[in-house]
Amino acid sequence: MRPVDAMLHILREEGVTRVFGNPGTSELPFTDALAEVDDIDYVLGVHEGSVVAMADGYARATGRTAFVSLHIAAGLANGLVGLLNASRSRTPLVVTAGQQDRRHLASDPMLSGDLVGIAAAAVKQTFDVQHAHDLPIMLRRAFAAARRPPAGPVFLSIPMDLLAEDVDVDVPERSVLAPQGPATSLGSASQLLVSARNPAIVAGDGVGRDGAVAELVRVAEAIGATVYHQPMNDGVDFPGSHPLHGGMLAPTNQAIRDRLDGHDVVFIVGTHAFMAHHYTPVSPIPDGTAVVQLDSDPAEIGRNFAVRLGLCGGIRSTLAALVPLLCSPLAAARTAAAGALAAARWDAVQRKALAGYGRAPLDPLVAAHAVVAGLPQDAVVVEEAITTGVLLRDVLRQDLPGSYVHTVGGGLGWGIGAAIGRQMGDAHRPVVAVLGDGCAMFGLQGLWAAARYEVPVTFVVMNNGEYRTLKETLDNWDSRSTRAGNYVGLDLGSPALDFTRAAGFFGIESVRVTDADHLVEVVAKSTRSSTPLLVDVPITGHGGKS
Ligand SMILES: Cc1ncc(C[n+]2csc(CCOP(=O)(O)OP(=O)(O)O)c2C)c(N)n1
Ligand SMILES: [Mg+2]
Repeated sequence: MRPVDAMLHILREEGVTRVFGNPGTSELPFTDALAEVDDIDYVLGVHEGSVVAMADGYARATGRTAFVSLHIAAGLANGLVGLLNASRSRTPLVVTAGQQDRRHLASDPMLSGDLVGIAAAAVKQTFDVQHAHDLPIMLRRAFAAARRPPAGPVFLSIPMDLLAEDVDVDVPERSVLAPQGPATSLGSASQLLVSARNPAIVAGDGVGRDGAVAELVRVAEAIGATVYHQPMNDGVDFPGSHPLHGGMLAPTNQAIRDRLDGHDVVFIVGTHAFMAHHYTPVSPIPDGTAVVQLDSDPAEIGRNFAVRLGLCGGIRSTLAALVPLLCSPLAAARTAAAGALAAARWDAVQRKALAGYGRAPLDPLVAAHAVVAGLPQDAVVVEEAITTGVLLRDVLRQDLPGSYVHTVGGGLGWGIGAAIGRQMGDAHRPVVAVLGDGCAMFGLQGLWAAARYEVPVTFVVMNNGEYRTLKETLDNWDSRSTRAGNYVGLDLGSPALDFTRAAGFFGIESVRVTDADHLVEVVAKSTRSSTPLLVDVPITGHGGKS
């Protein structure tokens, strides 16, 4: 087989039916070969930030590794934020870029560069393909590495002349990977959990990714443990309406420590290092609290804090094996107590949000509540909404796994593309993207693909005309009243951003909504529609200004 045919053959066998890319000269041998096949589509993004974000959302929707084609050094560099996000979110991607023709590479031709060097800091493994015969085995290895725990993006540099070579290369068969089995020492783990006076569980994103939500529910119910979502969770790792759900841990060590205080045993499942954001000078684990930790990646165990017992194995298989070993006579009483607290928290936030209906401009909590009120049961929410996103998590109770999509990566400009990819990967569920105005600006070109491929996502932009979160951070550092609104580089609102005009430029329908009840209606209607819609929602900003 010719190298380029071997590449297409392997893509097919790895389940790739869509390539997300933006081409240049060095990718033309690949895109030209794609023109000859009708079972692999090329999805064009007009900026590599959107390309990688689409692939990220798509991989999460399909549960398969997504394939990305970027253009040499420049295209790869533009895609790096997405690769950093995918690394943090453990999204399996195989990413390629065409290298310059090797016959003049030594003379440093235009756009060439150290592709593996550029990619290396953002991905889990790189391959510098130099011989046509190496391409198939390296591509196979890349697909295997992308999904091996910890899953993530893997990069291959493929010289354009190599792909165009007319030589016959062998293609190795696809390796079949059995799922990870349960960890050892489950007897000791169950003893620690069952004998705890006040156990807690931290549900990390590894739970949702491993399809282990139902198993974690059984573990929690067997011992009556309160379950907290990891800080800034990427997905649904525990059902939001379950009485044992204690909410999300805030992303500082101090906040985590305060929340875990009083729990003598904490079972931490599938979370990378707790993902603290702002520095606080303490350990997230209270003194005297024993940690039992489970992860599919041995490097996570005891990484940032000591563990009483570390379990390394498949998350789903380990939790399933643990369930029959767990039983506590106190479970029912603990569940009832936790359920009463959860219900009180829920009622309080509902009352607070509903009290703001009828006022304009909308308070962000009210806007988030109205979006949620318009969602159908099976909706998927893709969130890149920063300060409104945190409030959204309080009013959104999702039970269906896969219903919430976020990136702990924190590199902005991901949301629009990720929502499009999420919808492309699973067209049966309506997708609503909730975006900060700042975030939307980083990834605005992504809208082009929504229009081009008629992807029916509802894009809701929470428009406060500012980087509110950074103003809040400054105020938390320094509450001097002398600051008096003096923030450098944090305002977007002058001239005011009219996102309906941006949507119009891309050929996407839009509406500006200033009333909560109207927002409920617009979201409900849009999620039944077969075309994309952008909803521009002016909200109050820092200090209550609009
Ligand atoms: C690529 C990138 N650049 C800059 C930042 C820093 N940053 C974090 S949050 C933020 C502002 C987000 O603003 P917006 O989406 O409007 O949300 P708001 O704070 O107003 O809720 C910025 C610029 C980042 N995380 N990623
Ligand atoms: Mg903003």
